[in-house]
Amino acid sequence: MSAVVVVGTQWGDEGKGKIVDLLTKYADLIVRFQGGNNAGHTLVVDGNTFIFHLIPSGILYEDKLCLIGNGVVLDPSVLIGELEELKSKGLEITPQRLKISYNTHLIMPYHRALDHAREAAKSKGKKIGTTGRGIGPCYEDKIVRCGIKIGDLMDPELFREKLKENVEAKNFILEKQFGAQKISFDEILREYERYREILSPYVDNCSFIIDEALKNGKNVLFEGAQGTQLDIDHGTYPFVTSSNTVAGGACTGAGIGPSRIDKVIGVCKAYTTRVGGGPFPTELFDEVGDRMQVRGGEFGATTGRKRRCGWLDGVVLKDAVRLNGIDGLAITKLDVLSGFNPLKVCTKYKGRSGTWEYMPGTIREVESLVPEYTEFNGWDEDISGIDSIDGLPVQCQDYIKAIEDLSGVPVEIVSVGPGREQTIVLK
Ligand code: 2SA
Ligand code: GDP
Ligand code: MG
Repeated sequence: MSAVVVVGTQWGDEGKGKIVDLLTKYADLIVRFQGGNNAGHTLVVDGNTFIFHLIPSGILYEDKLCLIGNGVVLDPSVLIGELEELKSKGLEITPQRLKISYNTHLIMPYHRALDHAREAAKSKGKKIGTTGRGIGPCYEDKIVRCGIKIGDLMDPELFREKLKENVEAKNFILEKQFGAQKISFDEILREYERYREILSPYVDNCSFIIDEALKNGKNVLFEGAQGTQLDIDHGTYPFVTSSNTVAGGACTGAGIGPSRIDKVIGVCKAYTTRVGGGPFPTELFDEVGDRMQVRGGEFGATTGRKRRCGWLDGVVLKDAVRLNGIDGLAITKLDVLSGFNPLKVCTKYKGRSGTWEYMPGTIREVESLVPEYTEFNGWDEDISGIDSIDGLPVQCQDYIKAIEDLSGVPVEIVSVGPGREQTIVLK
């Protein structure tokens, strides 16, 4: 194994949490490298459901070390909430099991306020449909170089100074630009001083820890959040999140060089979903899409919003293979497609300026895309209890083969249900 990156190939919610939990068995360290508590990663183990927003999905294994890398934006109140919830379930997460990079930027209350104000000010059709967790404004501050890192929080004087500057600047924007309520310096200071007490034992140099682990022959799993089409550079901009969701983000977001990565696994849902605004060429607006939504239980794992559903998009998948350097695929939620006949897979698009075999670069062109489909025979059998590839209906095997042919990448894992055991490992 050594260093493996797991990424989403679509618009997120492909089932990365489940796949990371599964692969954790072979890993020593599990690292989140981007995004924040916009993510919702679901694990179903022995019938118990866990949804993680910030804590890496490897946390259920007691003997593994989980890391929150510098590329993550961290809301301390959410992290503490997750730690408390795990404690209430009998899992005490000590600093021996979880480390946070001192370079990780903090989400502050004014980031959430700005996220809401920005979205509210946008007209219909222009709304990104953010999760409202303050993700974009926090990354903005990081890039503008006024952000506050968790390392800064550890230094009371520096934190106070940086907070003062930020509260003044943000209150000006909140009040003058958005007519929104101002935020209180004193309240934030008190709140974050409490977070310092709780979180300081967890803060460390994660880049160093990962490097040492790799030098000592340990296996490291990097857990992506969101999906390739939500990448700030390569996704359907501006309807994207504010981080690099592609595999390259693991290097910058964890503090390791590209030569250290051995393998990239792309997680691909057997159909496509998107939550929030933005173009979605294979979206279905009919009974078929409604059925996918219901059968797949397609609701946001963070916000509870209904996810939009559509056919598998082969163009999106091929883009993901290229952008991430995917070596192996994990196909998830294949069980949801039982009873759909025929199945359709998009192989190219027609847009206003021509035919496309990759996602065009301008949003107006993307919004004009009409998919061209290849049809496949569906199957009716319930496959959620099947544990071998040969046990799957032949139409289902053909569908998997078609995904391999289209993407040029071997399918290594097939998931037929949310449970850890509902998985067929091929390689
Ligand atoms: P943000 O909040 O600034 O990152 O939102 C920008 C866009 O990114 C989308 N986004 C997501 N898409 C899918 N899943 C995500 N996580 C949650 C889940 C989403 C939820 O697991 O279901 O619960 O709604 C996620 N996080 C961000 C978002 O919808 C915007 O389109
Ligand atoms: P992530 O963000 O990529 O980790 O995915 P989410 O957790 O947001 O959404 C995936 C949902 O699908 C969760 O509710 C999972 O429990 C569920 N899930 C994962 N794999 C499968 C599968 O193979 N079949 C079914 N029916 N559900 C699955
Ligand atoms: Mg999710």
